[in-house]
Amino acid sequence: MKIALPSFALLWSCLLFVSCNTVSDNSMTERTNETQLLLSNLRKIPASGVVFGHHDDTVYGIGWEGDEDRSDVKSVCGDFPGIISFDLGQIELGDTMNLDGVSFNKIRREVVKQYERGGVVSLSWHVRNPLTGGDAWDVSDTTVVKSILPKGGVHEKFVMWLKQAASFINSLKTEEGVKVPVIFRPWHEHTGSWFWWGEKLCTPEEYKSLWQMTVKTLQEAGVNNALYAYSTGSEPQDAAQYLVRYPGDDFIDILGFDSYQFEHDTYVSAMEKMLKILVDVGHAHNKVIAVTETGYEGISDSQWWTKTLWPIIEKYPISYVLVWRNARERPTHFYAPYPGQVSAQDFVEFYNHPKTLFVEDMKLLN
Ligand code: BMA
Repeated sequence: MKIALPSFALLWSCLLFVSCNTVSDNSMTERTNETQLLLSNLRKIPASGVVFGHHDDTVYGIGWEGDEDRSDVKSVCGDFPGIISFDLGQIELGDTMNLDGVSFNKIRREVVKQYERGGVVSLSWHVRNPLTGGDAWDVSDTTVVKSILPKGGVHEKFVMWLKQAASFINSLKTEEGVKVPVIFRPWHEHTGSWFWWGEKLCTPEEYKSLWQMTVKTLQEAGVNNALYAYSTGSEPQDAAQYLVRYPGDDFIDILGFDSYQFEHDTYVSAMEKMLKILVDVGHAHNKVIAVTETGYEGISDSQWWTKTLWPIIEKYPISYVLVWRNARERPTHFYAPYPGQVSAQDFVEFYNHPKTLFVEDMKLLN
């Protein structure tokens, strides 16, 4: 464990010791105190460092699945990521397991555990195609978004899907009944065209309406424990392009983007370009900024963490950086190290940097 920066630990501790009353904020929503505090703490993080995150961190990893309190990240550096994300894909169908075969009951338990450790939770949603019956990547029909908006042919069906997601988010409660605040990040990578909500699959107005309908439906269904994250891919070239499909300040709390390394130099320049955009837009709109997904599949570069990722992100006031999953069912599909992996030692160095924040850095000093 690293020594937590006292000021950071103190401010973060407030998150765990407040009542669960709701309070109003500037937007149209009412949110629980815990959710308000999560937002204000996310705003303060860049003064202390950057929170490290990993998708599906505690549900499976390389060579294991379902072990209690296990995490590839923890096995390498001794601590859990400060933020863990999970995916809601297939909650809309009423399934018991998500699209990657993780049970929603397990996800619920892990969400609560991460919160009780003092960490943050984010939820993405690879939602199925409500018109064709295909998956999130089914782009065979370009009228899906139009058809789920009010007056569209599958609007009622889609509202039911949103309500399924809402009911899961509402069910995220500690034993004491405190609703766990989460970051909800649907409709991601929409500046590409590989999901049915992507750029070539709907107009900017349709995309914005999709977001607005999503937030309003969740709120009407009683979701008062969610912050909302907007994340593009790395396609935007400037702030104006980043904002073409932005649903508006009342609907969004966190601005992010997803960008992966395939070729080193291209990755570095895409990250720098996107981070500069985020700083500008975040400043202009007074929003938290974050790298909502990144990574280098298979991490074949033994110094990737300290020589590629850290030198890029340390220059920007981002609240968190999150890498994608360590798939137990696809041997080369991993983005965090595990014991013995070639970048594991370098990851420990990254972890030891006083400005990378893991869960122990985020909880009470006692
Ligand atoms: C993708 C891959 C897929 C997975 C999906 C949703 O990037 O990891 O294998 O199903 O995310 O988690």
